[in-house]
Amino acid sequence: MENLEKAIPGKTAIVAVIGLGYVGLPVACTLAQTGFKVLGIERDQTKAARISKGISPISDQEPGLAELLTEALSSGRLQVGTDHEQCGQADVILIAVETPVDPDSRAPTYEALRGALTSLGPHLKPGALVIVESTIAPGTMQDVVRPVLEESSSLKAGQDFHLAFCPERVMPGKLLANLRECNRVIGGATPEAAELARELYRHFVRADLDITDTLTAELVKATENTYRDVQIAFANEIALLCENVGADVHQVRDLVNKSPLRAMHVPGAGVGGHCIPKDPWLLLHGTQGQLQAKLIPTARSINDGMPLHVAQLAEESLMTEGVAMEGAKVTVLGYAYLENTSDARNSPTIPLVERLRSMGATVTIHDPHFQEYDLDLEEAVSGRDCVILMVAHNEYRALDLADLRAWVSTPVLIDGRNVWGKTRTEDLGFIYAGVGNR
Ligand code: SAJ
Repeated sequence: MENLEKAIPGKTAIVAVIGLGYVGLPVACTLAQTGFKVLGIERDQTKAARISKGISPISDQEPGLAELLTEALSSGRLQVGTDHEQCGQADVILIAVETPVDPDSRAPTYEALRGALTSLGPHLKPGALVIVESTIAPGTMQDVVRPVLEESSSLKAGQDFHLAFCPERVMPGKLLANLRECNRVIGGATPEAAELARELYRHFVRADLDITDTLTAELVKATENTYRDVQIAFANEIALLCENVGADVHQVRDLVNKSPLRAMHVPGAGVGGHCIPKDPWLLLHGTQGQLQAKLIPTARSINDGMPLHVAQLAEESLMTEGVAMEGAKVTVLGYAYLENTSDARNSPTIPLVERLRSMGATVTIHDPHFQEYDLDLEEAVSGRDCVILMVAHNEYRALDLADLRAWVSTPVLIDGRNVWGKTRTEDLGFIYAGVGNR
């Protein structure tokens, strides 16, 4: 304890970061910039080699990350490797590996987490502080992390090493800024562990560092993303109701949000990403007991249904032009799950394209952020019967609709992200249907 109490504030502690992805890489670079010696451990050899050469695996626009990585490497403060033996030198070990849920059982697989823990254990230095940053189901620190680490290290948590959970709150496109500006919750297996973790984060977090126990911290992280999923599902259901009565959900939402204490989310073509579709299942894993949660699974099914609803909008709009989906030529704009990113994890475009193809359509995918879909736009939409916008990339906002009208064969436009609007497109002769505004 006394060793870390000096080594963390004094920045002489050596920090290992296991997992150099969206979370691990920015935090490793930020800790190096802060002045710590950082050992980045990445199990993927190719990824580790590229990062060692200063090539960030995060191809999106992450302001400052490429420069920070170069600086961290050239200063010698960041070393990147694949060997967990390096952790033997570390006073603090951050674990930031993926925690996906099984698509069928909805249970977390924890393959990467267990792998990180069992690789770390044998090298864990007595007196070290282990902090898990990955999003995990409530109870995981107690039921998985602690026993696996104790078993593989023959050390006792709270006695021989410190254990804490500090979930990340980073968002693609704002990773470094979020690391410094977002409030953080720190769950300590012991109060001492939480205090030590707070000393570490205090070096670069300019926001609140709230201390609690591990279970509360696990619940906070899973709940905050479940909150977002339920809010989006509410907006999506209102959109479906507005379609039924011919109203524009976006005008409804704007006016609802002028009412105090209302903050209706944005309805759209679906919910993708590595957090929101997964975290509600993490929250429910192991917490339901006799309760059968209703709202949270229903919200998930509403959001998962939106890409299929977009396919229905396309089919019905084509029908008004006498074109069957069977044999129709359709172009989908946007493969990413989020505007202006090249991240396609759980992208709603994937189930949409599957559905359209199962309906007999010939589908072209276009997305300037993916090499395989970065087609010439005119070629990608020429002669098509229907264009479906799934992601509000800047390139699509800037698209000249008169050009689009001239290029397509049947002018059916489905707007999954309220980018183009009904009046503007119908004035140009399009058959327009937007989610919540048809
Ligand atoms: N989406 C909607 N309507 C909305 C907001 C989002 O349909 O009102 C869709 C997006 O199109 C996307 C998906 O939901 O497909 C997820 O979007 P997101 O903005 O939540 O972006 P993520 O997945 O990067 O979520 C992250 C989360 N951050 C962390 O887990 C630390 C989330 O908690 C943040 O709220 C979110 O970023 C953010 O605010 O940017």
